[in-house]
Amino acid sequence: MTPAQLRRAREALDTFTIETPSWGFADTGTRFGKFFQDAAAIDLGDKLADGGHVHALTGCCPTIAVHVLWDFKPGEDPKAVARLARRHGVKIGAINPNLFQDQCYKWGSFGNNDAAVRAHALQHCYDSVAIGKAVGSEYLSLWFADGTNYPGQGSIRERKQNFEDSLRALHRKLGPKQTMLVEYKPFEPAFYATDIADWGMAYVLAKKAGPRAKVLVDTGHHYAAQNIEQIVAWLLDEDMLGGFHFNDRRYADDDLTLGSIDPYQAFRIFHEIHFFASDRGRMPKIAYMIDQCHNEKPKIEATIETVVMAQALYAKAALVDHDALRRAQAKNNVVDAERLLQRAFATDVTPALHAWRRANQLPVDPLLEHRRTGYARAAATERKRRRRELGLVQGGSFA
Ligand SMILES: [Mn+2]
Repeated sequence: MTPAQLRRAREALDTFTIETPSWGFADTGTRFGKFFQDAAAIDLGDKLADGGHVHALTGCCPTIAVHVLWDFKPGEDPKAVARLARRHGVKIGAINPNLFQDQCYKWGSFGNNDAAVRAHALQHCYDSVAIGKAVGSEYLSLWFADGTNYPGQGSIRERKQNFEDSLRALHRKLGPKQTMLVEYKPFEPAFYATDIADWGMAYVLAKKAGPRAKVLVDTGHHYAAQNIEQIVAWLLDEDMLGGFHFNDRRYADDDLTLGSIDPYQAFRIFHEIHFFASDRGRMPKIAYMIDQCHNEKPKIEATIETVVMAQALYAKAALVDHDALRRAQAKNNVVDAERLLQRAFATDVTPALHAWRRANQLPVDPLLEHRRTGYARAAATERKRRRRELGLVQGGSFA
């Protein structure tokens, strides 16, 4: 790396934070079964401790996303949870309402044809907004499992209008510092027509909901051939990109660690963001979050792997020479334009990552340092004992 590249990569890292998901530290499973880990978090306290540990090692994960039903039980004091997070050196990040687990959601939540269920779902979201205000969270992150499984099952237009009405009502409840993120997914659990199936649908609904509703791009929620960075560029240009859920996949929503299958994909997404920032003279405000559940890899190791990979790819993308790229594009010099991206991608940014970590008093290799601390071993022993004392059988709900 040249000194100029080193500086650019380090400056990029200074502004890059990634939110970890509370559910990523707990026992979770596939649709067919769960394989339990002794070190898996039992309760929110454990999840915040694990997230705090990841932040202490990486220095770039200051917030933890929470799930309202899984993490906040009815009657729980949100301010006490915020205090607990602070004790672990982190803050509560995006609030994720749960609109898919209760039996009443069999036919959907906001898209349901029963007004009483829609009202129930909306009330749960209002409660989530209130929790967000109490803990100082900036984001309400919405994912809906709503959809239909067979042609003719429901009115696609009526379900869309139900979504419009509920999202608009929810937007009115947002505090001045809160942003609503609308996530999309092409299929699963619905296998005929998911109500918010792609970025265009999420865009339309967010636009109609109000100015503080944006689109959330989960990198696993696209068809295999889809050009995700193009979607990102369009959303950026429309000021409608709210955030990301990072994961990688080979087939569908596989929840693999970021960059394990296609690091160039994540690089190209980051490139669009840096290029946008270079054109506009400002870095857009984007919530970078992880959404992964690991059944095989140890959960904290998988989280650290994703964080470290995201930092490396973000730093590489910052190295694209934008002036040279504009010149090449102006001349339709296809080869040189592509080479600028490929050269940045191929640059070894390890010196920049190490320098940044040293400057921030962080271990140069967070994963090895995590192993060296013995954190997972200690957590496994302690949590195994606690499970026994509490009479807990590993299993139960998804998280
Ligand atoms: Mn997601």
